[in-house]
Amino acid sequence: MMETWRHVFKLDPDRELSDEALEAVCLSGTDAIMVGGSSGVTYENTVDLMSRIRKFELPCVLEVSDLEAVVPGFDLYMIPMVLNTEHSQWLIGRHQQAVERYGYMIPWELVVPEGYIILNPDSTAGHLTEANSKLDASEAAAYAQTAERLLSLPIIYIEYSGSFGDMELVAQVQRSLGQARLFYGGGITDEETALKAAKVSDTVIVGNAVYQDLESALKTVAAVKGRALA
Ligand code: 1GP
Repeated sequence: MMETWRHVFKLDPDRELSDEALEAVCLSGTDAIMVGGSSGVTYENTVDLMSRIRKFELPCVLEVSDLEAVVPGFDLYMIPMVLNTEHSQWLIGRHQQAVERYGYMIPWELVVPEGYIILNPDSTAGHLTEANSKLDASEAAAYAQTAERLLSLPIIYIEYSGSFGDMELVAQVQRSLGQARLFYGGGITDEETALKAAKVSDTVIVGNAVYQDLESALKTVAAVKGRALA
């Protein structure tokens, strides 16, 4: 399913979005909605957002950040594994605990791991995981290659959440990958930033802009897809 995604909106269950805005997002032509956030995600607000998105036909996936907020009924469950942290709980420790507790009920066929490279130290995820975000392009590319070749992760996610990243670095990571898909997220606010990110990644993720300037956020879809048609 995610092999064909070029553009994804990431919606945060902990933030308000009117029905009108949600409808515009879901009918925008984006390829999928990812539900997820780094704080304040609960079972209740996740169920609520999922059921509102389900009125529309596009794929709706959950990016799991809190075990308490894993809700049945999503199309896929994306599992972040943070590559550039020294705290192994964010790479595999919490995952191991989850499998020990809930392994018998995990629908493995719907589970997709994502190798995260967190490059904005000021983001919530950057603080939480204490990721080493001072990576140069070849160091980042080496993490990506290691995750693809040694761990067989199908997705590498370069996460600049809240700030627009270094597109040269992203391009170098993309060149280093074979089969894995490269997701890019962070600071995409308009057509221009969307187009730049689309040139160097397989899938572009737009989050904050939905809540800050919806009109501009909606234009990122055509910017990303236009290039795909070119
Ligand atoms: C966040 O990568 C996404 O997890 C998108 O980032 O919110 O900065 O668009 P923004």
